[in-house]
Amino acid sequence: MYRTNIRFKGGSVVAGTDELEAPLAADFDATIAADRRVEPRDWMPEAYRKTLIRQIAQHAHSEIIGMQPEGNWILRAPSLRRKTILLAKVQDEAGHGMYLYAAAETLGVDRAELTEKLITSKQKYSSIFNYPTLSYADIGVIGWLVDGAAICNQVPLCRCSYGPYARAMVRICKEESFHQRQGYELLMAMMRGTDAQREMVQESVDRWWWPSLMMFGPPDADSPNTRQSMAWGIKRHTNDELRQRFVDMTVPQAAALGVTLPDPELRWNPERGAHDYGEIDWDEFKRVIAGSGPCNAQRLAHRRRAHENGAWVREAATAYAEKQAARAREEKVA
Ligand code: FAQ
Repeated sequence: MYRTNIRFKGGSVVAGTDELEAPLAADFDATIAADRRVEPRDWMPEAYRKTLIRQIAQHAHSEIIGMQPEGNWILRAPSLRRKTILLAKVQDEAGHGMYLYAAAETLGVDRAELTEKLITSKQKYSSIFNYPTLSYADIGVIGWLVDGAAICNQVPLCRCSYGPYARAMVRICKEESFHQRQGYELLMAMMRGTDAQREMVQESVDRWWWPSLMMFGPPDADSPNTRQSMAWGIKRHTNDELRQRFVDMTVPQAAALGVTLPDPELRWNPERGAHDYGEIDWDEFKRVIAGSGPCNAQRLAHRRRAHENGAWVREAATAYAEKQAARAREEKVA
């Protein structure tokens, strides 16, 4: 369905375009230029399709692997109320994974194939989920910082040029906003509690702050995909722009909460009208996405095990679908 002999540079057709496909490519270009949505049946350059599959699959895998750090605390939630909130949040993340795999499938890939790539480490998931959740305060901090970063990054994706991804993001972002609020509400309750609870929150913020900043990806100068993804309207802002937006949004929230963000260089810069912040440890980021973060092996082993344990469900669903199809054939013959 998708031909690959069109070469694109900065979003426009260049020499090498098959004459038959040139009008289709021009149509695609016009769609992007007019900020309209590309839909699954439309012609699209192969590189656009591949970029979307990479990003949407990585995003879906992140939601699925992202259930693990918080899932770790479901059985140890301090009250029935906290347990139901946490259960609902983790279930939402499973739902986000499903919407995103469905969006990826509209690009001609199969969910089973994507899962295989995740569990064999051929596709990535977000670096953030390779850190451990050591205290219940981590549940609040993940909601506040990790979902907060996810919202900053994902709200612009509601305007992504690819229709199914953009539409999936609308619902996901609404749910992420609720997640962030529940995290902040939990932290406010802990900050109103005992000294030990306040210390627990601060210790958690100290551990999650820098990894949250890494979620936005490498600095713009080292981001191989940003320029082309922005030309295609997949990404609407660069990694550094969104990271800055997150820092500026979070500083007053930290002050209201009464916690300190662990960066001595963090301060308001009136000339830039934004906060300056310290250097991110990009070596750590590279190590984590290369598979050597604190929990990479554990996260993948758990996902592999869950996949194996779910084999009977897939077999039963396939057998049921075959039975239904056979019955439909018989009814047609009769
Ligand atoms: N971790 O050229 P760029 C969530 C990779 S969902 C791991 O800048 P791009 C919800 C990147 O893929 C969190 N890998 O790439 C939740 C590329 O790989 P390649 C996930 C990373 O795509 C909350 C290479 O590095 N969100 O949190 C990371 O233009 C709470 C070069 O990078 C999304 O996926 C990273 N942090 O920009 C769930 C949002 N950063 O080509 C549970 C959608 C970069 O070498 C609990 N994705 N890489 O294979 C995006 O917006 C973009 O893909 C970026 C990266 C911004 C993540």
